[in-house]
Amino acid sequence: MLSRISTFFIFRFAIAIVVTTLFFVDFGFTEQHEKHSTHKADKTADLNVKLHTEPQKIQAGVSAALMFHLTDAKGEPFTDLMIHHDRILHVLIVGENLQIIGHIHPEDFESRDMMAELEGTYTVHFTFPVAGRYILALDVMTADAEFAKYLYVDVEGDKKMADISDDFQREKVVFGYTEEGGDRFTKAVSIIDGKGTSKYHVKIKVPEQIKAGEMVHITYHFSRDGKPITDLVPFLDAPMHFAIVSTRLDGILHTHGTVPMNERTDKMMKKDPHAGHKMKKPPATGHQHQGTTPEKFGPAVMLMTTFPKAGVYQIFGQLKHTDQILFPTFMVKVEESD
Ligand SMILES: [Cu+2]
Repeated sequence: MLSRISTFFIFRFAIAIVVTTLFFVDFGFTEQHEKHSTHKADKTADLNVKLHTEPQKIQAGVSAALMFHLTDAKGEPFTDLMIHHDRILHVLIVGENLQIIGHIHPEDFESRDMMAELEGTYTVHFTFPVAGRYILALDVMTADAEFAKYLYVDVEGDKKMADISDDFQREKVVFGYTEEGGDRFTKAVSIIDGKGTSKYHVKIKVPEQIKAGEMVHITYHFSRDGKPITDLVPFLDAPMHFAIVSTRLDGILHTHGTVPMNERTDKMMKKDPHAGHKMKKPPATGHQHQGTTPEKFGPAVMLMTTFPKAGVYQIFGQLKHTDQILFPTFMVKVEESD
């Protein structure tokens, strides 16, 4: 049976592609990840990822297949992945101008290839909207550890990416996009083109000065037509997802927000004394997954994070209200630590 599977696999890939080993480095923001590997020696170095794409030269505006081949230190396929945040593997995609975001998973596509996954290859499909460089974050989890890797993809085409631009507003109109069902949204979103299907008002509270290496709390506040939104719902098993990237494009952090404690208990006490029973249990491991996500929450969501170096960072958010997926995105400046 196994050899049949590999023959099938090899055949499929023989007609596929020249292997491009893309620039590939251990992710910069590793502090929190290392904490996880307490059961065994640090396994983070043991995940290798090769990306094959089809077509090999990706064109802007044309759907491309991205095939990630995961192997361990011995070169064996990496197959013991666990579902975390409702998905087997998470791919975040950010354009180098920090204005384009995508968040996709193998499960988001009907063409999901389980046979290839048995051999350690996971596929997602993405239409890069414009030419230029993109940074991709890959996040997976096993029973022992979490792994985060990043790599780059260069996209060709006539339509070039707009230049990076500073925007330090703390209050914005943010567009919502209708989800594709089952917490899926597989398209690229431009945070500046205003092509969404609904409008929200988002404010953030952020310390006046942020220093590299220090824990920062950023609170998001969501409203619509002047009314606070109190029925935000979990998206992929978290109140909010974040992709944090600096203008240096030297790493990408996929992390998650929390519902502030006071708001959570208020809701449980006042509205539904049994709300606690409906909360999802947190997974056994975990930084980025700490706490529980109430079934409904808002208007506040909090991000706790540490920026590794001084610089300008874009903080892409993603969360859900009814069937709308919002991408509230804010830029912060991080100062050198004393
Ligand atoms: Cu994800």
